[in-house]
Amino acid sequence: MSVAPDQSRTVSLVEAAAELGVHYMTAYRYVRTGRLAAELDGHEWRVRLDDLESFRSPRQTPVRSAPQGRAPRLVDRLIAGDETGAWRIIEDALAGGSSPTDIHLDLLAPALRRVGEGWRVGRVSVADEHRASATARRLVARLGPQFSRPGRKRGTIVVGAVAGEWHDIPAALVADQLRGAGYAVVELGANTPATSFAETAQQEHPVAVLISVTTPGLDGAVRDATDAVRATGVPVVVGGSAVTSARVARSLGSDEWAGRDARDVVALVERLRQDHASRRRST
Ligand code: B12
Repeated sequence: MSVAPDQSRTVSLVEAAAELGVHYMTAYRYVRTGRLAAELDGHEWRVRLDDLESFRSPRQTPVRSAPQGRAPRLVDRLIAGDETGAWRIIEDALAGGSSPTDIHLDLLAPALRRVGEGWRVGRVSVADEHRASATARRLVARLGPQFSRPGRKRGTIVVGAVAGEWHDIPAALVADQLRGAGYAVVELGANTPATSFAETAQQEHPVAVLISVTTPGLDGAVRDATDAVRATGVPVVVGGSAVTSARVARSLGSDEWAGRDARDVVALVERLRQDHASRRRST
């Protein structure tokens, strides 16, 4: 018989930070902003296990401040190449109740879209856009550990951007959303050849291969990739901002349409996982 841990037991703030997958200073900020309950024991902050649990439970998260409101300030820091300042905005949003998913999809993605809009109308130079995307890439990497989930994985997913596609941040966000939902993700990055998608599908036996397309005009490369993956018998899903409707997705050889947001991708993958499991049971 296993004994449930005593929920009134306390852990140090260092241990609490490790449990939450955040830096000590982030956990400290949670305490200072009143989000995470803790008590000072001499010079050391102690956190009760039940308080740690309620902090982790989204149902009990206090009122959230919408992270979108911080996007203009983030754009500014991205273009300045100021990773520290940009990270501070993200930490503040986390301390205000936003989840790492909210940071990705409601703060970072809108900020990047604003950068793109600035570039399109000539307000943001190519150099600035490159600096902003390099900084954004670093922020995505820093947020990465917050999406790692211990324990048995629900299945493997392969994610990459199609040949000719340099935009790999959208695929990286999708990959982290899936990691956060408990999947093992094989991330192939930008400009992935059709044959590499197929090879990886054969090696990894994933639930699905997800192909990200942002730049219009790569239809031939996308079809090559979907054909190559389909030949392996693994479901293939095409998405990204260049895939504007279910009809476009189908015309590119996608087995499914996941919608426009990475949140929808997780729901679709879960459905494919269940199909995958029942296919395995019947063979
Ligand atoms: C950063 C950036 C770059 C960086 C990329 C850096 C990197 N490592 O990723 C650099 C500077 C390299 C770049 C290059 C170019 N870019 Co650019 N870029 C952008 C910018 C500013 C942000 C992209 C981004 O990360 N967006 C945020 C992501 C998270 O949002 P998202 O794409 O919608 O992704 C979500 C969903 O689509 C979904 N999703 C993503 N992938 C998948 C996959 C599956 C299977 C599913 C189901 C869902 C899914 O989940 C994501 C999260 O919700 C955009 C502006 C914009 N509007 O996005 C322009 C933009 C995409 N770029 C554009 C252009 C034109 C170019 C260039 C052609 C410019 C040039 N002339 O050289 C090149 C293209 C190079 C190439 N062949 O790929 C245009 C595209 C125009 C169009 N749609 O017609 C945009 C829209 C700018 C603009 N306003 O005109 N770019």
